[in-house]
Amino acid sequence: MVNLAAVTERRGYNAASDFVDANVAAGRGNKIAFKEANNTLTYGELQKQSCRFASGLAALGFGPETRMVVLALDTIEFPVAFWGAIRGGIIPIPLNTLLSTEQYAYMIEDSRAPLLLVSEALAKTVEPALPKMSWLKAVIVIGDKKIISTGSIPAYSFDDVVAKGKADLFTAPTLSDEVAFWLYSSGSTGAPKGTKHVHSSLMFTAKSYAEQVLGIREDDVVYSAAKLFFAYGLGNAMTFPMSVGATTVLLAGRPTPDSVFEIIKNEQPSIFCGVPTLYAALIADKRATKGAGSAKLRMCVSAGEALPQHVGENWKRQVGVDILDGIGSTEMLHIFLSNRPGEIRYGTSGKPVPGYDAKILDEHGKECSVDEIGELVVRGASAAEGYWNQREKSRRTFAGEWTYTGDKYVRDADGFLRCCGRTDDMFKVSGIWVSPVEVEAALISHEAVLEAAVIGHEDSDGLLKPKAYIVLKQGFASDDALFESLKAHVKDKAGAWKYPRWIDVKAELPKTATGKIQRFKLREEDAGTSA
Ligand code: 3UK
Repeated sequence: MVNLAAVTERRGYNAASDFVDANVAAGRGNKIAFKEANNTLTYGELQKQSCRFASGLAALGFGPETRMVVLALDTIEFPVAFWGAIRGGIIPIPLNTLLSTEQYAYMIEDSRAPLLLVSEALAKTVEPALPKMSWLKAVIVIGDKKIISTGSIPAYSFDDVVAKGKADLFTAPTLSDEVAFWLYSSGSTGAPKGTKHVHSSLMFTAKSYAEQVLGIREDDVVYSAAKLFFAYGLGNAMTFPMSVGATTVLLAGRPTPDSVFEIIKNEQPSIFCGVPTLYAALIADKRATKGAGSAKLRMCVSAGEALPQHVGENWKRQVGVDILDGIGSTEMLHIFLSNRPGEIRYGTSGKPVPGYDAKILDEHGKECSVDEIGELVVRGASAAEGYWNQREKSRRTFAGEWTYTGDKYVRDADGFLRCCGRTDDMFKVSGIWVSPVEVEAALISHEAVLEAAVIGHEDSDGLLKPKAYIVLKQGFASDDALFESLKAHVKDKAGAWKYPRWIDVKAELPKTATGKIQRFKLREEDAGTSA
């Protein structure tokens, strides 16, 4: 039995020692830690390069408690930069790589980071935001720094910063309770929230979920279709494999059935992690047979949104490997309720992961009985320290030892917990949040739309996608050309995965006396027509 308390009791502690240096000390210096299309990175190289990057940043004047926004694709520079920053006491803040210029402007400014690390391919998206940034002091480009024009802000190439740094082994004297990195979490209303995580949380999730549920081992090869910028991918593809000296396969591009099957065939992973939408697309492909192309595949993981029962069962039948569905969150860092190997109930999120406790509360804060729906509240040492500069939301979400998830759950007589939706109007598409408010705002910024309401509607796989109800302005006709134009408009304004797959034109929308759109009424109406 692992002593989880020991992980959080340590005082002077830098996570880079535990995840990077410990592997080299254990004799894994020449073992491949990360592998991408044309490149590999051993544990020894990761140690040296992360020391060089930290020392290079120090030479530029950036040291402990400085923040660095990371807008980077999944390439081997990501772990070098992440661990280099952590080693130097610098706080990396990975951002979703699928967002818009405006969203980046908000988060860079909100974080007050003086440092921005950006992959060449993402430079053009963030470039227009730079002149307005009041805290930014340096931009580091993974690739050619000339790709981006940064005005008066100095730009450096990542390779130059690494080359100029010293390879001497060092770690900043951080503490286990000290903030190590942030992740931005989105909410139903208001802007994304910088979620602050401490050094010890990373190893806590590895010792609890990865070791005791996944049973991760040194000889595992992990491929996670979920990217490193997402807490789910950060655990799957970085901290979990590194916690035991295993190997991770990285893909910089989009995880499509083609690219995913290609990687599985070429790299023969033993663990695969994805989101429900991807599993649904994979099982519809003729390559979804024994091991999905890997003779070594032994375990699959799903999170981000609920895995529909039939998707899990069909995958198991076709591929012969189980999918462990588990729920995690940016606030809790990783998965805290999960199915376990040999004890899977498809259609549920399983039971609490060792090291976590869960309860379901009714609207009076009283624990629900079996089969009664309430809000899921969870306790565990990987909970974030709080949100940056959002005291009201922090106090509501992180109430002492307990974290309020905003998810509706029900416990059955055997103790399995099942997701029943959200306490707000939010939903996930491909494991990434969609806020109805945001899609509605994008829709009404179109010249033809007077009012809009957005809900999640189940597609043929039982997975939610945005459905829009709109009221048109006078003089606009509802035809396919308009619908296509609206979809393109939302993709551009709000994000590619957020566009409405269905658009319903109405004469008016249901509203409260105070004029607030009643999405629940549309959900009821929608459920009534599709049943
Ligand atoms: C929903 C699920 C049902 C749920 C995440 C694994 O998704 C992650 O983090 P986010 O902050 O979203 C958290 C919310 O997503 N959710 C996630 N997994 C499931 N709902 N079944 C599931 N299996 O609403 C939750 O509150 O984006 C997932 C690991 C780390 C993560 N950050």
